[in-house]
Amino acid sequence: NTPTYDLTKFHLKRILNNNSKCKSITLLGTFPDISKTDSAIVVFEKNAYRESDVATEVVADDDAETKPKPSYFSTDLKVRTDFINNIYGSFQCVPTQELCTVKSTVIYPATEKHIEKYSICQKYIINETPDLYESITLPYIESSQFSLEWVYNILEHKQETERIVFEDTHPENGFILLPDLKWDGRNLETLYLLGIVRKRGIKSLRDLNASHLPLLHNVRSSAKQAILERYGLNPNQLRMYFHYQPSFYHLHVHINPIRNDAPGIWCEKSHMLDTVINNLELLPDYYQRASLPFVLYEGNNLLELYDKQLQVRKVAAPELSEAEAPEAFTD
Ligand code: M7G
Repeated sequence: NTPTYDLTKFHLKRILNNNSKCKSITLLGTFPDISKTDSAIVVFEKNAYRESDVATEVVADDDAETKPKPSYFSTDLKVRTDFINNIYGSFQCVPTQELCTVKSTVIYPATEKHIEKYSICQKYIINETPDLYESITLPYIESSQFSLEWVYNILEHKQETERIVFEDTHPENGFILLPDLKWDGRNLETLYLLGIVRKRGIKSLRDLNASHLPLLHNVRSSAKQAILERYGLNPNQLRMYFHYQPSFYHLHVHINPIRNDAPGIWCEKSHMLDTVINNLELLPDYYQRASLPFVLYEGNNLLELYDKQLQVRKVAAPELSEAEAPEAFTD
């Protein structure tokens, strides 16, 4: 029941974010031929370089004969010289069309919450104690959160079925491993998979306790094995982690190679699966007792609730304890 849109008919209203580091731009607009009011978010992201695309030697196999692989150094490369100064040269190059592909993500219709998530703004760190979780965060996420429809569609084999890399159907410890929306699915260097647990009702890291250890162990070992088999990646070169707070409150693990700084790798948001397992082995109710920091964005209503309680926006010199305070000068 998702409306089908034609990307070329997008009408731009506002630029939400323009990230020169990630080489991505996030746009807010509409598809006027479908609806004048429904918002659409379009993200364009330049693809990372694939090492195979810079090959200069022609591989002499049957395939190469019939269909030469695209390379930056093909005769199609258009080169414009900016300047050459001594040993330094600067050029503008337009490679063959196939190498100019831009990855695009569309959210349509997008809610206010999506627009907030994709906009740049001020951020604040909240150090969430178990009490603050119970009294402020939990009631908020119960009343306002992104729909989990896409997660259930995957678990029920209604969408993205052909993208599943591995599935364990065990009701308690099972999970589905598949490419994240963020991955272009082509470039191994930027591989990004998600491990979505079968069991419903585990909202986030906060809900985990020692009874979930078999599930977590299974996700860790089976996902590593499946990734080794499918992509040939060394299990010791994978980063597996949870986000806190997540955007979607159905437990899932993010998986990507450590050599790539995948989008969304923020230390203030990430909890390594290995550490989580270890914490639960040491203390079965660790995540019900720990203070867990997380980031809140300007525009998120949860920030208003926390600001009322903790005045997080107020800039004040931190109060120093007696031990931390510098000694008073005496003459
Ligand atoms: P998160 O930690 O809940 O939120 O991760 P984040 O977006 O703040 O990281 C959810 C993950 O699910 C993200 O990495 C998304 O890119 C990914 N994702 C979101 N959607 C709506 C889809 C989808 O429809 N399909 C797939 N395969 N991945 C998705």
